[in-house]
Amino acid sequence: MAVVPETLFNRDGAIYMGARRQPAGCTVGLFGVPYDGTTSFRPGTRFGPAAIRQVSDGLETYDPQLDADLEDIAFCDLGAVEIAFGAPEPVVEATRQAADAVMDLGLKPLMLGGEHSISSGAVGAVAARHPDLVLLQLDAHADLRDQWLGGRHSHACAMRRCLEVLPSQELLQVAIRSGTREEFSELQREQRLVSLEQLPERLAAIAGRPLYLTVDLDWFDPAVMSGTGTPEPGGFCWRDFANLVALLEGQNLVAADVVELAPGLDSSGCSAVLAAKVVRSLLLRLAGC
Ligand SMILES: [Mn+2]
Repeated sequence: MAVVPETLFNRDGAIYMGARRQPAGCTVGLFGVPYDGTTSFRPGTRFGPAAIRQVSDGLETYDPQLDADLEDIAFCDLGAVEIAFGAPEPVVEATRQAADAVMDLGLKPLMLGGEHSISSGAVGAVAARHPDLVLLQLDAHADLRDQWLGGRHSHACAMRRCLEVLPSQELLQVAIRSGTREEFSELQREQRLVSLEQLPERLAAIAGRPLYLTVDLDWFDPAVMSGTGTPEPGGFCWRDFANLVALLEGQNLVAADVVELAPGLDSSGCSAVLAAKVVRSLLLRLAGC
């Protein structure tokens, strides 16, 4: 029977609503990376995974939009990746190993952040097994800087680092609304910037290809997601996300992450609930619902 490598994961603590602790029979493997070491503005995403798990109990297991129920799928919560707090490079490597271990267990990875810099670790592991992988990014920010504040693994460089481990070079950046002039020039030149209106057509063009969805929660409007380190006005609401999830029906979603929740920045707790509901949608979609 497949065994969870205890050297990679800290298995203590709460788990997501309805999750199993062991991978046998499961299709999706949830894990957290509680890291915010490069955060430049307002820290606190290290507490994101725990907050998502804590509030998940307050949600229904049934998703009326998808007409699917967490009780009808089997997924495992593997706990938190063991990381050395400090420089990002060892964290990205630990994240890569963790995502690899999740796939070794026969599970599709669903990672909870933590800051966005961790995504390149997971994307690298998934792309190594799916060279044709397409990356779909929800984010307020382009994240295409090569360096930021002296670091190549800053969360402001998240997509630049992902592109380095993405053989297909196919990155769809959905309705990005913040970045430098150079970043926006690149978005246009590479035809990576995809509006919500264009998304159905762009997704149809990659139908069947393995797809990794990275959700930086600051894609949502600060009015509904104030608990994030770099809020950017002009964002989206639950209905926009639900429409996007509907478009993923029939797509070959092989992995996903949900990053940048800083629960301490939202005293109402609503941001964590929104994040937990995003996770519920992705669990169901990854499980084939
Ligand atoms: Mn962002």
